[in-house]
Amino acid sequence: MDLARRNLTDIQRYIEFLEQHDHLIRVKSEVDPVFELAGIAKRFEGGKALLFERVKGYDYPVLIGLYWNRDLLAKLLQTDSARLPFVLSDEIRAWQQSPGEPVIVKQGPANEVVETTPDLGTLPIPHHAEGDGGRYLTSSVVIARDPDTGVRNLSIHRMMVTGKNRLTLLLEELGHLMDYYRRAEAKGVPLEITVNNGIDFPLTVAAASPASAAPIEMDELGIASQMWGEPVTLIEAQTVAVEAIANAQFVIEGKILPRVREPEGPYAEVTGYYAERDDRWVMEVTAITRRRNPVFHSILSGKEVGNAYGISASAGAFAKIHGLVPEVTAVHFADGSVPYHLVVQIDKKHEGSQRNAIMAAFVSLAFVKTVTVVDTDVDLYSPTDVDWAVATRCRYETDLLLIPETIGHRLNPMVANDKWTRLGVDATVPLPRPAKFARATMAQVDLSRFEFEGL
Ligand SMILES: Cc1cc2nc3c(=O)[nH]c(=O)nc-3n(C[C@H](O)[C@H](O)[C@H](O)COP(=O)(O)O)c2cc1C
Ligand SMILES: [Mn+2]
Repeated sequence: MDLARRNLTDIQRYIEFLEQHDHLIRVKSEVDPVFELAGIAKRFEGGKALLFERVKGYDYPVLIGLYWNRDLLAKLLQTDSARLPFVLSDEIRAWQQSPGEPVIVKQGPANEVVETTPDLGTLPIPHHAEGDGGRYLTSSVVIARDPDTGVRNLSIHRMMVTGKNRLTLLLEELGHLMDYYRRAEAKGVPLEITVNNGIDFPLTVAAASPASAAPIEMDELGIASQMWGEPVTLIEAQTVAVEAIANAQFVIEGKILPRVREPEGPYAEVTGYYAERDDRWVMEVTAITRRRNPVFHSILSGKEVGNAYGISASAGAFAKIHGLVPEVTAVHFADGSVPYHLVVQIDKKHEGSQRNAIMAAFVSLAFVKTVTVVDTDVDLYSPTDVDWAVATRCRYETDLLLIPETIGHRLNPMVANDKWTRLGVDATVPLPRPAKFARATMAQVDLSRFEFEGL
C-alpha cells in the first residue's frame, strides 16, 4: 500500500482528508470532556468524525469517530467497504511473507515537546459513559518488548487515569502484553512501555491484529510498514528502553509495576455493559512527550471499539482461516455482536468443509462465541440475509454444534469460571445441492433504458 507516498501517516493529514471528503464535523462551542463530549459524540455515532476544537479546561482539541464508519476507512485505503477486509488481509499476508524492520531515530514530531514533570491532568482525556470510573484512554497503542527475546509488541488497552502519573489498565488473559508482563513480574521487575496516542489507521490494524495473524515471536509493527509502503519511523523514549511512534500526538512513557494492583473501572465495554470495578494492573508514568500542536484521539467506548477491533481482527483471521480452509471466501463480524458472532462465507466444494471452517474460525479468534457459515449466494454483510439463510438452510437437530467448557471472554456476562459454550451454526445447503435451494430471482434489467418519474 502507499499511504506514506499519499502523505497519510498522521492525524493532522487525516483531518485534512476527512475535510476533503466531507467526513468531518467541527464542534466550535466549548465542550466539557466530562460526559458532555461523549454525549455529543454518541449522537453522531456511525456518521462523520467529530473534531472538538475547544475542550473545557484543556489546550488541545479532541478527535473522535475515526473508526465508527467503514466507508470512511475504505476511502482512506482507496477501496470500498466490502473490499476493505480483503485489502487488509492481503497486507497482513504480504507482511507475514516479508516482515521488515522499522527505522529508529532520536527525534520526531511526537517528542517536539518533552514535559519534564509528567501530568496526565494536562491531557484532554474524556470521561465517557455516565457509569465509568474515571477518565479513560481508549485508543492508545501500547508498545512493549518481550522480557526474554526483546521482540516488540503492539496492543490497545483501556487505561483509567488515577493520578498525575498513574493509570490502571486491563490486560486480557490471552494477550501478548499479559504474557510479557507475567514473565517480567516473575523476575520481580517492571515492564517498560510507551503509550502512543493519536496514531494512524495502519498502526491500529497492527495493534488489533489477533495472535493467529501475528504470533508472539513476530513484531506486528511491520503490518503498519507494509501499509505505509515504507518502514514506520520510531523514536527513542526519554526514560524507558522501548520505542514510541514518531508520528504520534502524545507519548506517555512508563512501566507496569510488578505485584501492584489497584482499582480500575467500571468501564462501558464493547459488550454494551459496564465492566466491573476490580483490582487491576498499574502503570507509573515517567515522562510525557508531545507535538507542539497535538490533537488528542479518542474512541467512543462501545460500538466504535467493536469496529476498530472487528475490522482488524476479521482481516487477520481471514488470512488464517482461508489458509486452513481455502474454500472460505469471506468473514465478517455481525455488527450487533462484535467480537462474538462471526459470519463465514464458503464456496463449498466438499461436504464437511463448512464444519472445518467453524473449527478454524474458533481457533483463529479467541473471543468468538458463535460462528455461522453461509454459502456464496448469501450476503454476509446483511444480517437479514444471514438470518434468512439460518431460517431456511439450518436443520437444527444436526446443524448446530455446541462446544461446552471452552475459554470464554471474561468481559461477557455469560462467562462463568472463565468458561462458556460456543456455537457453530451450519447454514449451508448440503452437497449435491438440491434444486429446491435455488434462490428465486428477477431479471437483471438495465434501468438506463427506462424513464422514471419520482426517483
Ligand atoms: C479499541 C480497543 C480496545 C481494546 N481494549 C483492550 C483492553 O482493555 N485490554 C486488552 O487486553 N485488550 C484490549 N483490546 C484488544 C487487544 O488490543 C487485541 O486483542 C490485540 O490483538 C492484542 O494484541 P496481542 O495479540 O499482541 O496480544 C482492545 C482492542 C481495541 C481495538
Ligand atoms: Mn502481538
